[in-house]
Amino acid sequence: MSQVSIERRDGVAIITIDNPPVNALSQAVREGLKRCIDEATDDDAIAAIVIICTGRTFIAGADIREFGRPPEPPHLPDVVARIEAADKPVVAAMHGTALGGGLEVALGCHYRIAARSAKLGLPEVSLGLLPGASGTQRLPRLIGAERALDMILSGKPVKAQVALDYGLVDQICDDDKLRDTAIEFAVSQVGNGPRRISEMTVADVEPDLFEKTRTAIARKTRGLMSPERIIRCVELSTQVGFDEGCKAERELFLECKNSAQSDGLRHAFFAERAVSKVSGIGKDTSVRATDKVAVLGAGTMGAGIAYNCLTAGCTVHLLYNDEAGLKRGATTIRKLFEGGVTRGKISEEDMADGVGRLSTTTDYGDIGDADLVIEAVFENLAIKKEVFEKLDAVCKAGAILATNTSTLDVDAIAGATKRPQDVIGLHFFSPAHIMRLLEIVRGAETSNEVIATSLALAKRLRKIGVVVGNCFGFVGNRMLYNYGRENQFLLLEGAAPEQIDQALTDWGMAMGPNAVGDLAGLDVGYKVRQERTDLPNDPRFYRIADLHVEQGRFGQKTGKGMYLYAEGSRVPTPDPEVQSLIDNESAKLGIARRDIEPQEIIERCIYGLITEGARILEDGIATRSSDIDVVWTNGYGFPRHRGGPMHFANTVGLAAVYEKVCEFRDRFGTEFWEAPGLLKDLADKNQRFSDFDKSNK
Ligand code: 3H9
Repeated sequence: MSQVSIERRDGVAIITIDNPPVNALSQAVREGLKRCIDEATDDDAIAAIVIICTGRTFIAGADIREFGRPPEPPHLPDVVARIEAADKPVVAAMHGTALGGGLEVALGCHYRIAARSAKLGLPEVSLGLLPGASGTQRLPRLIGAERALDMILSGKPVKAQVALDYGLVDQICDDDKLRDTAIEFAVSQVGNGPRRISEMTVADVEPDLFEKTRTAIARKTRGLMSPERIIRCVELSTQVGFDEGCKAERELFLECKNSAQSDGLRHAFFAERAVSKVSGIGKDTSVRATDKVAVLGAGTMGAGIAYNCLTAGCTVHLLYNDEAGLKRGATTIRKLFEGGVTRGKISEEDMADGVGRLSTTTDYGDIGDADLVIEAVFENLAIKKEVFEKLDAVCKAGAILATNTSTLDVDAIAGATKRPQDVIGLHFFSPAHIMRLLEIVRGAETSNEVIATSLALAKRLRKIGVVVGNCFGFVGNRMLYNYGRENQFLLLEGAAPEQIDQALTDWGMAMGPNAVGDLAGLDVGYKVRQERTDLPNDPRFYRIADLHVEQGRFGQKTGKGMYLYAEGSRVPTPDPEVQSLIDNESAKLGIARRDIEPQEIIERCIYGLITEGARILEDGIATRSSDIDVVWTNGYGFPRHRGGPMHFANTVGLAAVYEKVCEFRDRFGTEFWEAPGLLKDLADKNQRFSDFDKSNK
């Protein structure tokens, strides 16, 4: 059956798009839309046209999957122009989300009606694109350049009521009346002639609007190409005619579409949707309740997790072993709520409701009826095992027992209970209420039901849950070890902390490894290393970090670490003492210091990640490379526009990566730089990491 159909009712042609799941504008939909518009305009019995969609949403945009292939006609800008050229009133009837090319289709219509719950936006920027079907030329003509800039640069959709206030839609109606309202509206416009946005002019703007916008967004959009091109397009809408503006928009759109940045961002989009497809888990896998949560531990992590659960509507019992600690935890949670209110993220009522669902206890006996327990106590295996033994004794049957360990063996923790099938790792990232990543660590005996529930919980907490296997550090922290190791070696070989951080942030990392170490606390990794017995016996290994901790330089919390911090400041300042400590250590270890180029810093740190990522795939800890990318883009500040470490490796070409790794092996030794077999195999076959997929999905 055709994805676009036409139905006639009382002189109105109702064109319906039916292309699940989100009515994306595939070639067939574009073709069908054009055909139906032609048919309706050619039919003398038709006086007006309505475009509407079935399913859960209006058109959510161009079909992004087609962007990797040569475009096939009819092109969207031509379809939109064809709609606008109609000599009968055309009305868009929008529900769900009218996004990207979907909103551009609506802007080609002469009028727009939105269901009250609808949201409208141009999110192309988040895919490294700009609206490429005349959105940058029509939107400013309709709602003014300033608002258009704001909508297109932020990519954030606006609610129907806001769209009405902006003049973006002509009427809003109850969701169940959309079709009838749109038909009525179309009929009411018969005889008025079409109202074409392309024939309008943009209202006057402040003369410095565009320069001010460029300056305002520069820091946030550092290194990204589409924001500047968006500003250029909107600026053109105020300077040149519609056709000329559209021509420029098309050129800039294609430039963005063909860029590595958009390729990386599109990869990130699909990778985040692939994570929920997990072998053994389907729609029929039952999901347990997670309404009653107990959180063990009242420190920063425990309080962050508790706050996260409260804002998701759960009741939370906070358990800690002393009243003073509990009080501190409850105060932290209250402060998080207050911060949310100040930033306009939550209302006073929601705060009162959330705080009302929090209770505290020092008694394990009080958490027996919890659906889910999340343990966030000290990162020590013996302590965690003890805690799980107690949980096993008090928790109701079917309760999910989760550990927030960031490195430890989930099976060993599960082994402390008589119900390992109910035990899972839920690795939150700090700050827990902000970071979107949740590593879901499946133990050897964790049941599919518990995994499915954890994936559902991630959604409930507005996080991205990635299911990973059990090993030291799972995916994220296991890879971090290699990255950190190279940072440490580079320090000893001649690079200053700020030089390494600068090279990596210029490359796109959100922060450099030395600033991150200070933020997280150098003592945290130190304690973990102290517990490990399997670390390389190389005196250079994490030597600088260890020395810092042994001298009480823990990072921001002690005012000094790899950098100095002024009282109450989080701004890192290079510290000459750190440099002399490193210089001394290099001399002691007989390492000749040298100048190191940013390129070497980037390659050693990033290829260190990639090689460990390859081993993680080989070991089955991640079942597809895109899951690793999601972990790194959402948990470790890896630049999203590079897609993630594994996608980045694909874009470099695995043969070139393999060659470089071999070069490092020859220069720095086999202990750290032996190329993983999988990298060699794929490179030999001229394949990508994405060709190695064990997810069975
Ligand atoms: C554009 O329009 C360019 C134009 O300006 C110019 C052109 C010339 N294409 O997110 P969900 C799939 S750029 C293809 O889980 P939700 C998605 O992969 C586009 N597929 O659902 C998933 O597939 P699967 C601008 C798409 O309810 C399934 O649909 N538009 C597209 O949580 C369900 O997705 C955007 O950037 C697409 N455009 O959220 C909007 N969109 O089941 C992008 C989704 O196989 N989309 N899929 O994994 C979204 O933001 C969300 O999907 C939406 C629904 C809010 C619509």
